[in-house]
Amino acid sequence: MLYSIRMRSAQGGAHEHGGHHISGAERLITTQDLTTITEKLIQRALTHEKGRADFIRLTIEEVKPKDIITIPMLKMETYTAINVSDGHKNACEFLANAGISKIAIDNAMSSLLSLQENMRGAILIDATTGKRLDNTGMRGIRVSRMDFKDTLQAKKHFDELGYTDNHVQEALVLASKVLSAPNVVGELCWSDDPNYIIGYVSANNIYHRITKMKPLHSSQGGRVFFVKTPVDITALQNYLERQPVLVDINL
Ligand code: PML
Ligand code: MG
Ligand code: MG
Ligand code: MG
Repeated sequence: MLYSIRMRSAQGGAHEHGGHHISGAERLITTQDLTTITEKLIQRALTHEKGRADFIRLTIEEVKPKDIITIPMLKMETYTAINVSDGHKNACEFLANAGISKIAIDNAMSSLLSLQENMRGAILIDATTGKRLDNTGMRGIRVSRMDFKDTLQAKKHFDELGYTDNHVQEALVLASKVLSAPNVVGELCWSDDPNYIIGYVSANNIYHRITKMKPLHSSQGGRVFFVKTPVDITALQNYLERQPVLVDINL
């Protein structure tokens, strides 16, 4: 039996009451791991570089095995950027190579670069017209109910590659799920964590890790998903938020 565990934390009260987003996390884990992981997620919220959370919401729900689907992990390629503008330029090229229009890419970049506040979820943008498709405002669409199929194997794999930081591991799980959604053709992301400047573009089945996507100490970051229309937005949102997905690193 697996449990979905979701954590979101904020400072200055709950997100819905104007608190600033500190951090979030989502896992699909066995009953046995539940207490250890819960403790880790609470620690994360209390010791985050963005500050100590004064609001922490934990949601733990059983997931039925028959509802879970397994998907492959995106292949990772790293682009070593000389500076932030080189990182952004290459990000735009990776997205354009996936057939995403210039206006959509420009709108995505300027949306992330004009954020005054951290979002806990992502912005959905029409890959052709560049218009925003979701109506979640500053909340955004929060991708949830996903994890590695075999966490120990994944940890060993990434440790061997030197990717010990959990940003990249969690981002790979999320990006694999996001791109597996039928209408999603790309994602642009960099972290809102002030000390984490690496970001990525996922498109054409590849997770393009880009080593410089923002200046150090900036807390401006977020996610944009590019969506091919026509699309059933409710179904897409449901897939991203609710469909339990395990990511198999061997597929
Ligand atoms: C986040 O903090 O949610 C985004 C993390 C991006 C990780 C990029 C990478 O290291 O590959
Ligand atoms: Mg995160
Ligand atoms: Mg897709
Ligand atoms: Mg973050």
